[in-house]
Amino acid sequence: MQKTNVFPKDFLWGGAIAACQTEGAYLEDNSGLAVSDVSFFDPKLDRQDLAKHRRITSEIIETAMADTGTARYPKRHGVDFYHRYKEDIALCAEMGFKVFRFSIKWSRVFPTGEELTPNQAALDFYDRVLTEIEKHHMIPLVTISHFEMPLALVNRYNGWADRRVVDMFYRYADSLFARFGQRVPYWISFNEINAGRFSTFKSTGVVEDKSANYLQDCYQAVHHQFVAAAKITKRLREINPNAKMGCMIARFTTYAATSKPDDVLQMMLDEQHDNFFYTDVMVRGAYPHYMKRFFAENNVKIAWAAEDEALLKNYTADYLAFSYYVSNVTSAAPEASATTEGNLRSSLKNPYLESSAWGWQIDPKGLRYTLNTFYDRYQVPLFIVENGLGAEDVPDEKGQVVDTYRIDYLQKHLEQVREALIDGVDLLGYTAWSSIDLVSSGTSEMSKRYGFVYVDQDDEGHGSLMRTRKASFYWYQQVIASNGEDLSYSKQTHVALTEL
Ligand code: BGP
Repeated sequence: MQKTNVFPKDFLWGGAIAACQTEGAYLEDNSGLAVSDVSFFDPKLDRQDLAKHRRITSEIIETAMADTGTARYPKRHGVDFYHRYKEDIALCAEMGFKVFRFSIKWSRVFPTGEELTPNQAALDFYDRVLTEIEKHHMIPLVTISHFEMPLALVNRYNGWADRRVVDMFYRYADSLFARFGQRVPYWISFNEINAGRFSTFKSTGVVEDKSANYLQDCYQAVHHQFVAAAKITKRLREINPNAKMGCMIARFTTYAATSKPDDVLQMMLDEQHDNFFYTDVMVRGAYPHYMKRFFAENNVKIAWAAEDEALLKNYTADYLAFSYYVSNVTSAAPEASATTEGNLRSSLKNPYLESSAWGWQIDPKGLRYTLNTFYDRYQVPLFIVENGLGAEDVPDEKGQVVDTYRIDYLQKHLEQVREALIDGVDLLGYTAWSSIDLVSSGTSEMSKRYGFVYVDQDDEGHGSLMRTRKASFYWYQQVIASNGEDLSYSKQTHVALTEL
């Protein structure tokens, strides 16, 4: 079938980063410590056994606080975006980005989370970042919380488990709206809010050994985030009724291991508990029926304040954003245990899919399935705000990175996006993860790279930090210039690189 171009004229092409994985300068201008500054790099750790990274204990936090260095804690130095943002944003503009997704580091603006007024130096920095984005005629998509809550709130309140954190977050978000509310058309309240269940510490700051009932605290923390998202949506609408507030999850597209009805039911439950619970609350505005049974059977009793029900109902998300990297497989068999890694969680192996070097299962068709599933269920605009391949890029003798494997990954996913658009899905845009190499969220490695731009830095933080355009840079430039019509990887793309 001859395909005509189906990407809407105003489709928002772009790329994404997060503050804690790029900025560095972790104490500069009176910034406070964030949960991300505790995230350590361990060269001995098995790449495909990431559970250890997710299990942050009080002892790990204490050790991190006593160490002021950055070597073991790469998110503290990032890729120096704090000082190189002009160059990095210019590179995005050169690729033709229409939108640039970045996050604001909460602990930079409110170093302990408890201050009554924001740190002006931090706001000034983000002001400069926004000015640079505007200078290049891009629009900003700002994530308010991307795994960067002040560590002080963990130590004092066990993170979001405590209701008081809702007000502190509100104060933080309100300070952003007051300063930037007229300049930012798209916001996301919480990055991958379902991470609260899978990578709890970095998402909600809840530490298992501080909890009497960990599962209870995990869900209570998520409930507080739902309420906080609703409250700030209310505030944003007062300040700028044209701005849009999105919710976001890490999409765990899940298949049944077999056609056995037990496995299919398990798939349904995983979909409900791990994905739809979050989007049902944030898009439909109420807790879904299936969670009542889950909570009852798992002894979870969520404390609701009088205002919560109305807040959730009245201030739902304007659009549904999600990250998509992999698909998962599930089974009801008690002996079936996860055999491969994935974004934030592990999964059974899918014999029909290939995996990245980190065990993440590559499934472009799952993206079309996901887009249709979400749109069927909610009929709100969707936004793919993360999609990309983590790979170990090795520069050749000329110092160039010819990352055809990344082009192949993105190309296949965009082909499925195109199919979904033909299916009739309403999709606002696509921000690839990531515009530039950055420190891995899951493992704090530098060698797990996602960017269109290579950054000369190794896992220990050594390197010139020089930025170099990869082959995928030129490919993506062509994709955007053709508004998604030309997804091919041609010799020409390659020549542009080698002639540099
Ligand atoms: C998502 C996060 C990102 C990003 C990405 C890739 O969960 O929102 O911050 O890093 O996953 O994950 P990783 O860096 O662990 O490969």
